[in-house]
Amino acid sequence: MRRRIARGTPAAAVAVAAALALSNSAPSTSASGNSAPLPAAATQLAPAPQLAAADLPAVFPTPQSLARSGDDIAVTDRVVVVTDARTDTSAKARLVEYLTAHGAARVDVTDPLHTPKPSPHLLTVLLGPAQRPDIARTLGRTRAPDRTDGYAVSVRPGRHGAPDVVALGGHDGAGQFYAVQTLRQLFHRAAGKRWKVSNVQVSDHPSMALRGTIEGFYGQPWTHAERLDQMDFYGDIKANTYVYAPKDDPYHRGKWRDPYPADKLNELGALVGRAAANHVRFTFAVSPGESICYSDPADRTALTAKLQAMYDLGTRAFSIPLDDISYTKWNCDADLTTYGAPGRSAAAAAQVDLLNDLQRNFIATHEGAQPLQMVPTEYGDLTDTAYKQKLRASLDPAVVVMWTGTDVVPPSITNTQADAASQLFGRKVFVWDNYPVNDYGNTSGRLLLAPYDKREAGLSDHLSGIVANPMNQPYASKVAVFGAADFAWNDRAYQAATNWQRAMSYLAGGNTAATEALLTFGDLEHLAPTFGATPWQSQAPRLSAHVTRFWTTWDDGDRENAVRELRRYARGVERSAATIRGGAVQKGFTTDAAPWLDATQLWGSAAVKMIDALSARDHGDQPGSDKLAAESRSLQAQARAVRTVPARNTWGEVAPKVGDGVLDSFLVQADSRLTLWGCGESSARARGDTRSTSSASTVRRPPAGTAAFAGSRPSWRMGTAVDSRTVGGSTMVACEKNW
Ligand code: 14T
Repeated sequence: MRRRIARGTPAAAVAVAAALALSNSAPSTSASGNSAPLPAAATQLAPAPQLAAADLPAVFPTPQSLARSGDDIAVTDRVVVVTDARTDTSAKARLVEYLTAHGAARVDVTDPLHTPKPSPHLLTVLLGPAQRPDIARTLGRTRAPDRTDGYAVSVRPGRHGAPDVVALGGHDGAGQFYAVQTLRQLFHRAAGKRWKVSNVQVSDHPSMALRGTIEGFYGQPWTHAERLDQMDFYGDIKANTYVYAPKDDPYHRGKWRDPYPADKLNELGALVGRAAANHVRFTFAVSPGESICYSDPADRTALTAKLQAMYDLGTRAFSIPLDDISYTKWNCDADLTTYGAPGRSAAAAAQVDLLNDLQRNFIATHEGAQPLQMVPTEYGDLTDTAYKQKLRASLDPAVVVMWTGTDVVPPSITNTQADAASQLFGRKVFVWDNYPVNDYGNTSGRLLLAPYDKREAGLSDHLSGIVANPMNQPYASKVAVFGAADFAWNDRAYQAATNWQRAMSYLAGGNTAATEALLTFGDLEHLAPTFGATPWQSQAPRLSAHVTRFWTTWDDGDRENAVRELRRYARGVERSAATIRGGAVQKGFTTDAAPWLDATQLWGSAAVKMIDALSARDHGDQPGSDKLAAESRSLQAQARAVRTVPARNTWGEVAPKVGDGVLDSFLVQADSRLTLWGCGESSARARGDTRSTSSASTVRRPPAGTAAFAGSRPSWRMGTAVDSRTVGGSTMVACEKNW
C-alpha cells in the first residue's frame, strides 16, 4: 500500500528540488474582513445557545455580505414553505428537514398560487429563483448576486397581522441550496423557549468557482460510507467539488484500462447521486500515466470507455492526473516514433495530444460535461521549462490545470506565486492543496488538525479554485477542509483562528465543552510538516504558551499560581479525550482519532502527576513528590506504547505524536528540576537571588518539531555532572552546587 513509485523519479525530484529553491519564508496571510463574533451557535442540527440581539450569527463560510436588521422571528408550530417547479429539489428537502429540527411540528409545502390565507401564526418561507415575484418582492434591496452559486436571504418580520416571512432566493439551484444552508445557521433559542431565526439580510456568492477536496492521497482509500458522509459535509460548507483520485484504488492508476467491477460501479453511482444532492460535482479522475501508450488508439479507446462508464452513472466532471510519473521514458516504442526521444517537451506534446483529444472529442460531445481537468507532471514549482512552455502553447484553453504551490507541500501560497503559476500555465490554475494530507514521511504518527492557513487573501483573483487533499482519516480531515472551503468561498474575509473554532464547534454539534476539548486536542496535533525539515505550522502553540508562562511564574517564585494555572490546562488535556468521546462529537472523528485520543489522555495524566510532583516537592514533601514523579514516568511509558492502526495510513504501526517537542519537553524539564532540586536552588533562594533559582532552566529543549526525544538520549547537557540517573528513559545529569 505504501507509495513507492515516484520519490526517486526525475519528475518528483524536479518538484522537490524546485521546492527547495523556491520555498520562502511564509508571510502571514490572515485576511482582514467581516469577522463574525463567535457565539457558540449550532452549525448542525443541535441545540444552540441564546443569541444576544446585537450579535451577528456565525455563518460559515463567511458570507460576502451579512447584516442584521431588527427583531428576530419565531419558528411557529406550523410553517408554510412556498415553492414552485423551479425550486431546487434538494434545497427544498433540506429546508423541510431544518425547519422540522428547529421547532416546526408541521411543514406545509405549497406553491405561490395556493398559499394559505396569511396568518400571523404561520411563518412563511419562500424558496426558489431570486426573480420569482414573491421572492423578489420580499428580498427587496437584498439582491441575490447575478453570479453562479449566488443567493440572498431576507428575514422580514410581519406587520399589521401579516406573517413573518423568510425569502430564500437563488441565482441558480445551487444558490437556493446555499440559501438554505445559511438559514440552517440562523436558528437559535433561549433555553426552553421557541426557536427563532436571526433577523438578517444576506447577499452572497463564492469568490472561487471550484471548492472542496481531492481524495488524492496514497494509502487506504476512504470507504463508501465515509465518502457518503463527506458529500453531506461538503453541502454544509458550500463546497461544490469532490475529485475522486485515490492513488491506491487499483482501477484509478495501475488498472486504469479495466472497467470497475459491478459492485464498485454501484457504489460510485450512489456516490455521484449523493454528491448531486449536495450540489457537489463528483469529478472522476483516472491516472493512466504509468503505462499509457499515448499514440496507441486502443489506449485512447480504453480511457474513453472508462470515462463513458462514469458519465453513464451521472458524472459530469473528469480529470486526468499525470503526477508522480516519469517523463524520461516512454511506455511503448510507438511513442518514440511519434514524439521522438523522451524528455520534457516530448512528454508535454504526448500529454497535450491526449488531453486535447479528450476535451474536444469526449467532453465537448457530452451534454453537460464540465471542462476537462488535468494535473501536470510538473505540478509543484514555478520554473519555466520546456514542459510548461509546450503545455501553455498547445493545451486547449478549456482544460483546467492543477498546481500544488511552490512545493508539494508549500509553507504558504501568495498572490505573486499564484499569478506566476497562471502565467506559466497560460490560465488560472486550480490549486491541489496538499493539506491536511498525511501520507508522506514527515507526517508519520500525525493527525493534522491545525486550521487551514497561510494562503493569501486575494488568491481568488488568480485561481479557479482550491481543493484540499485530505488525510486517510476523513472525519479528522474536516477541520482543515472546513477552513479550505471557507477560504475558497471568501478568501478576503478568511480568519484562520476564527474558522478553527467554528470547525471544532461544527464537529462538536455546537456543544461548548466538546468544542473546547477539540481545541485542546487540536492544539496537540497542530504541527503541519513540509517535505523539508521546517514545519509550516508549529506544534501545540497553546500548550507551549502555557508552559512558558508556567516556568516564568515558577521561577519568579509564584509557584502556587504557576501550578494552579498549568494544572488546570493539563487537566483539560487529560479530560479532553473523554469529553470528545462523550457523544457530542461526530462518531467518525473519535474513530479516526482513537489512538491519538488514547495517547492524549495518558500524556495529560502524566503532565498532571508531574505538576503535582513539583508542587509536593515545593511543599517539602519529597517522598510524595517521588511517588508522583514515578507515576508520571509510568504514564509516559504507557503513552509511548500506544500505536496507530497500520491499515489506515502509509506509515503503519507507529506511536501517535501528541504535542511532541512541547509536552514531552515539559515533562523532561520538570523531571530534571526534581532531580536537581536544591542544586543551587535552595541556596539561591536563601540568598534571595530569584534569577539563579532558574538554574535548571539552562536545560535546553530540543527544537520544536524534532522527533519526540523522550525515550532517546537527549543531546543537550547541563551543569557539571556530579551524579546521573535515568529519568523517563533519558539519562539526566545533576549539577554541582553553585554552577
Ligand atoms: F498530483 C499532485 F498534485 C500531488 O500532490 N501528488 C501526490 C499526492 O498524491 C500525494 O498525496 C502528495 C502528498 O504526499 O504528494 C504527491 O506525491 C508525491 C510527491 C513527491 F514529491 C510523491 C512523492 C514525491 F516525492
